[in-house]
Amino acid sequence: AFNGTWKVDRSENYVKFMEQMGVNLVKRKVAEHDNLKITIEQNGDKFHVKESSTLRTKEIDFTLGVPFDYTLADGTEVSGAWEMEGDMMKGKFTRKDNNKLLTTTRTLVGGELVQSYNYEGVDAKRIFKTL
Ligand code: MYR
Repeated sequence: AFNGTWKVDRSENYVKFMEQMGVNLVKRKVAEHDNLKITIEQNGDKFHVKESSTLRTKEIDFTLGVPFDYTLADGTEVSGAWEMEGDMMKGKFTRKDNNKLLTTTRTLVGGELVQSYNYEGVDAKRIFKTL
C-alpha cells in the first residue's frame, strides 16, 4: 500500500523540528524546499526506499524489525529500525552522536502518505502525494 513514488506536498512544523535537531539555518532553508520524493517498494517484510531531493539522492534496503544505519540528509547518523503496527510504519532511530531518540511514522490518510517525526518533544509532519 505504501508502494509508489511520493512527492512532498506540504510540511507542518518541519522547520521547528529541524531546529530542535540542531540543523543550521542555511541547511534548514534548503531543506524546507527540498522537493523530496520517495519511492517505496515493499515485498513482504523487505523494503527498498529511494529518496531524491535537492539535497541528495540515496537508496536503502531494510527489513522490518531489523536495525540498520542511516545518514540523514543533514549528515546526522542514526541507527534503528522500522516496524509495522497495524497499517502504520513505526520507526525508532537513535542518533549516534548523542544517543537521543528520533521517532517517525508513515501512514496513509485519504490517499496521501503522512510521515510524522518526533525529536526531543518537537513533532512535525510531511505530507506526500502520489506521482
Ligand atoms: C527510509 O525509510 O526512508 C529510510 C530510513 C529513515 C530513517 C529516519 C527518518 C527520519 C528523517 C528525519 C529527517 C530529519 C532531517 C534533519
